[in-house]
This record gives sequence, C-alpha cells and structure tokens, in this order.
Amino acid sequence: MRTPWTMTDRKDGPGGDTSVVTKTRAKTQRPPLYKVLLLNDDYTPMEFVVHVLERFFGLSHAQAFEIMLTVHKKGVAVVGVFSFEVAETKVAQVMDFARRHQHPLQCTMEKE
Ligand code: TYC
Repeated sequence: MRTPWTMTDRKDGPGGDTSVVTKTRAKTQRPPLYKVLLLNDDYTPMEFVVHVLERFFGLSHAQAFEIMLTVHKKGVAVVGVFSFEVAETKVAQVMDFARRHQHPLQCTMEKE
C-alpha cells in the first residue's frame, strides 16, 4: 500500500508551492507619427490656403480659416498628425496643388 502523504512530498514547505509564474508579453510598438506643417509666405492668397486646408485635410471652413490665420501670424502651424505614409501623401498633394496654381505655398512634415 502507498505511504501516506508527508512533509517531504511538498515542494516548498508547509506553505505549499511558492513558485512564481511569470508571463512575458511582447511590447506592442506604436508606429511613429508625423506632424504636417504649413508655412507662411507673402504671396499665396489667404483664400487659397483655406481651400487647401478644407480640401486635403477635411477641415471645416471655420477651422481652415483659423489655421490659415495662425500660419499667417506665426509663420507656421501644425495642420494634422498622421502616419508616415498619410503625411507624405498630404504634403505631396498640397505641394502639387500649389505648384499647379503657381503659388509658393510650402508644406512639410516632421517626426512628432
Ligand atoms: N501670408 C499670406 C498673405 O498674406 C497668407 C498665407 C497664409 C500664406 C498661410 C501661406 O501658409 C500660408 N496672403
């Protein structure tokens, strides 16, 4: 017959099993974000900038006007924050549209 249970059968003394279970969880990396910046100049008409902001950034007329005025007064403003690919596309769209209309409007991006 099997011998009854004794202290020596236990792993860690009277308190029972004290082993620690650890789980490793891979840290999910967030993709970097990029600010799209609009720069002031002396020649691009205000209405054109407002139109650009409405058309390519989905802003309301009031929001677009506000950002245009910020750029006009301060020299630069962040228009939006996007993934690399989206930011790159917005910059290209704005630059191409400005060039086609022969305005010197400048749009750039920088890592947030
Ligand atoms: N400064 C321009 C003007 O007085 C208007 C302007 C605003 C130009 C914003 C560019 O990103 C700009 N006509």
